[in-house]
Amino acid sequence: MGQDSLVVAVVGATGAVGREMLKTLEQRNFPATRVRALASARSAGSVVPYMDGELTVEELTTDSFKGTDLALFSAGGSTSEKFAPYAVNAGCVVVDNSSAWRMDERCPLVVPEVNPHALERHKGIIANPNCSTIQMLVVLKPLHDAAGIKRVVVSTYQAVSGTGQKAIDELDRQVRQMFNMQEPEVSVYPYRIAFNCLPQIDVFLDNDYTKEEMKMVNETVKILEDPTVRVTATTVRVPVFYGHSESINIETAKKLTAAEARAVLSKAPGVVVYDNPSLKYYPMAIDAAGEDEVFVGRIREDETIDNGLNLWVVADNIRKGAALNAVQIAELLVEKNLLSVKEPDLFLR
Ligand code: NAP
Ligand code: 3JN
Repeated sequence: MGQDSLVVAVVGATGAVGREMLKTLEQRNFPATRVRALASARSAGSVVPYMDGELTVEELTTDSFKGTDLALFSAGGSTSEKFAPYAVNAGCVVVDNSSAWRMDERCPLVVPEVNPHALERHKGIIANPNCSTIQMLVVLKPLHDAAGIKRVVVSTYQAVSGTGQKAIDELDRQVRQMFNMQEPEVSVYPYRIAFNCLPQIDVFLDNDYTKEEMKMVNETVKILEDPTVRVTATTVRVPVFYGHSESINIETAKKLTAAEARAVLSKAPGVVVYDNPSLKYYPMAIDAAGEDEVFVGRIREDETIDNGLNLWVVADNIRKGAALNAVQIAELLVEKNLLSVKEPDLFLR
């Protein structure tokens, strides 16, 4: 491996996130000398668009990674759990989009604008956080640095694309069926998503929170490296195709006025402040879809406590929430010359 030869594999290349990864590598001129598309046996031999042409999809096997320097995984947790150790064993650095390795102490969990330093200690697998965590932390980190966040209360409004291509198709189909006076078919979600909101994302856990809610809690503490930050979340699926929105309430140690918060966020990397109530300026999912930045508006003081703020945060869940964040991590690995594996058998043991 050298910077003059950089072979990159996208695992899950036929999926909603994998396709966006290929698009992002292309748009950002990622310095790959070759890009490979991998997926399951189901789609081996099919093609996915890349640059001016297409890539033929190869079947993912434990032997897929010889001669590959970097793999961007987006094929679900069980696929990552099984195959990422083989990639590392072949000397290939993995950036994994699933939850499989996020809370593993050996794996840094990275948002480039928030904790790029964590990459320095990678051992072969770097985890990409959950989309809802990513957009929240891009905005909260600068406020945490400025005023010390003690508590976060977040409610999400998550687009169906977060569930993958089948859910995008399901919302589309249900809307058509309802406009044609037909009974909408329900298969991906437990209830109809068209013209509805579902206060359940992923499965319920023993504490009655959903897995998605606890991902936001646990990932935030790991990324901020600060167990004193308390987070409570309610995650809701809404009938939106692209773009997650979040209503975030924070309590800080030090007082931060709304104007001070706006000033801090205006200088923050990856953040766009779009906030002017008198002109009805606030970010919406339809504005964020297809964009790279995290948008924040409705910044106002919480009048029920001494040091509190309310914020409305929106981002494209497939780009910044998944594909773009992973590619930004990959860019940092190249820039910092971190594309090597010291203990190839670490995750196979
Ligand atoms: P999707 O549209 O359903 O695509 C799934 C992809 O995984 C397809 O390419 C599929 O290939 C591939 N795949 C499934 N099982 C496989 C296997 N056994 N071996 C190889 N490839 C396999 O889903 P998506 O929305 O792209 O999401 C994929 C994963 O990304 C999710 O499961 C999740 O872990 C992660 N994700 C993370 C975030 C985040 O918050 N950061 C957001 C969304 C998704 P076939 O065409 O062969 O079936
Ligand atoms: O639902 C969303 O909006 C985000 C979904 C993310 C997701 C979906 C299926 C499996 C994940 C994730 O990234 O946390 C996973 C997973 O890997 O556990």
